[in-house]
Order: sequence, then C-alpha cells, then structure tokens
Amino acid sequence: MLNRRKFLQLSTLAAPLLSLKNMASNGNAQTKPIVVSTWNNGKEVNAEAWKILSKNGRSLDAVEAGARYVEDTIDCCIGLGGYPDRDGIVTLDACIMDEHANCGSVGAIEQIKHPVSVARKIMETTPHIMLVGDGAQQFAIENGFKKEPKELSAPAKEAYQNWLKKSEYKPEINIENKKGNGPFAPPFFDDGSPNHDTMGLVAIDASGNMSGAVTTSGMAFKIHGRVGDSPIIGAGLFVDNEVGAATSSGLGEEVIRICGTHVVVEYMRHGLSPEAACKKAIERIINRDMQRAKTLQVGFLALNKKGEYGAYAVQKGFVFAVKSNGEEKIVPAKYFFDLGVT
Ligand code: SD4
Repeated sequence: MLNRRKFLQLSTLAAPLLSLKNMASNGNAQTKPIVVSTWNNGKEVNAEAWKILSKNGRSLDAVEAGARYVEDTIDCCIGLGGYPDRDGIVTLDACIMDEHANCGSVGAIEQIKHPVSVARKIMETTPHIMLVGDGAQQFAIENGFKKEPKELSAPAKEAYQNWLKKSEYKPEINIENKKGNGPFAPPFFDDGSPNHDTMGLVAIDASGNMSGAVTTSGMAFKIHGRVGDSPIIGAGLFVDNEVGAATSSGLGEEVIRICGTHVVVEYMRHGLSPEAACKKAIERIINRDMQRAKTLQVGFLALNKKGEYGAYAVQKGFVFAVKSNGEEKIVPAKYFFDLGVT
C-alpha cells in the first residue's frame, strides 16, 4: 500500500499542469559565476572549476578542469579506475559543450585518462562532434594523449570478480537508497546516497557564458561497446547560452529515449524554473512505464541563464553540489519515489 508521502509524490503526476508562471522561479538566483555538479563529489569538482571561474576564466575551461579532476581519482563510475564492462574492460564516455553550441564527445574510449579533453580536442580541431572506440583512441594518441595500461584499479578488480560469480546482466542502476555494497559503497550520506557517480557539471562564468561537461565509465558490467547518455549531446548534456544548461545521471538508456537534457532546456526556454523543468523531464520517464521507473534511477540537474539551479530525480538519493560567491553546498534533489529499505 502507498503511504501518504508516496501517494503525494505520485499524485503530482496526475495533477494538472501548474501555470508556467508558478513554476518559473525557485528563487535561488546567484550572482555569476556559478558551477553546479552532480553527486557529492561535485564539491571537489566545483572547487577545481572555481579556481578558474573565480579568476574570471572561461566556463569551458572550468568545466573541463572539474571533469579532469575527477577523471584522475579512483572512483566507481568515472575514469580509468572505474568499473569495467562485462568483458572486464573499462570504456569511458565524455562530452563537452560551450556557449556557442560547439561540442565534442567520445564514446567507449579505452586506456585514455582524460576523455573530456579528447572531447574538447575533437570539438576544437575537427569538423566532427563524436568519435568512438578505436577511432577515438587513435585520435587521442595522434593528439598527444598517452595510452595507459589496461589494468583495472584494485577496487574495480574486486567488484568485477564479485560480479563474475553470478555474471547477472542486470542493467539496474544506482538506486542509492537500496544501499549498495562493495568497495565503492561507503561512505554514504545518512539518507543512503553514495558519495559519487557519473560527473556532470554546468557553469556560468563572470562574462555570463555557459558551458558543461560530463565524464563517466558508464554503467558497470555493461555489454562491451555500450554507450550511455553521458556523451550524447541533448541526452547527458545540453547547453543553450540564451536559456540554460542541463546534465543527467542515472540509467542512460532512459535519458536517451527522451533526449533528456534537451527536453529540460526546452522547458526552461518556455519559462519553467530549473527544478520544474527537471521534474517535467522525469515525469516523461515515469509516465512511459511507472512500474519500470520504480526499478531505476535518473536525475537531472539544470542551471538557467539567471544562475538559478535545480534538480529532480526518479528516486530518492540524487544529490548535487553548488558553488558560487555566496554558496557552497550539497543539495539533495527532490524525487518521485522513495522505495528505500524502510
Ligand atoms: C550511463 N548515465 O552510462 C550513465 C551512468 C550514470 O549514474 O550516470 N550513473 O548510463
């Protein structure tokens, strides 16, 4: 039986559309610059980006620096230390987009430490947007990126060996409040959310220009060659310098299906606040198949041109980090389902 809280959350799906006016602002407008990042390791990522933003640097440089920082750490979900696919190979997805709608992207690249910088190189030096697999790696090496060893990080190796015991192919992702286990699980917030995941960040610089970047090792134990939403412009990241920017985390297939971040930005274009826009995009995922939605997680995070930010998720547990002159904090996103262990 649904408890009252869950009923209230679900009933919002059936509620008539609120007027755009009511949803237009959540009142957290910031002075620029500002950067917002997914998950609670967004705090350190924001700090890296802030080194550039606070010196009147370009938002494109700031988001790249933030993504590179986390690509250098050992993390379940980002960089070469992340969990591998079901063949035991780490493949990375990343993208970047600037204020002129220039964008670059890499999918399923192997043995390259900074896929976000490869994405930027593609954006700045080729007529293309996306390179994948061997071609992306070849391009990276030709452009001075070092080919790194293939070995898994110690925690990834342990997680993979555990997974191999059953080799269950379950693309169920990241329902934080189920409390995972394994080497990357702790530390958790009190509410059960983990301290890391795919990194998506969007920023406004002192000149008022917006950029974004995403970097990830994607879904753990995926089929070799699978590419998620993260490197797909309009799915894992979208920036429109006149309106705002959005990024996503969670089960990429669900985000791709609805062109998630493009949808969020379009809702903002029509006057919705970042949080309301993220909520409307999440509703699309839930309305498609509510039973299925209960088994997965997707979170959207958005920032509008005014510096207002907001997020919404399918499940409890998605958090994001904010850094501006006035604020430095982690914010739990609102959500539809609380299907936790309680
Ligand atoms: C993917 N969206 O590969 C990524 C994974 C992720 O939280 O964001 N996890 O589908």
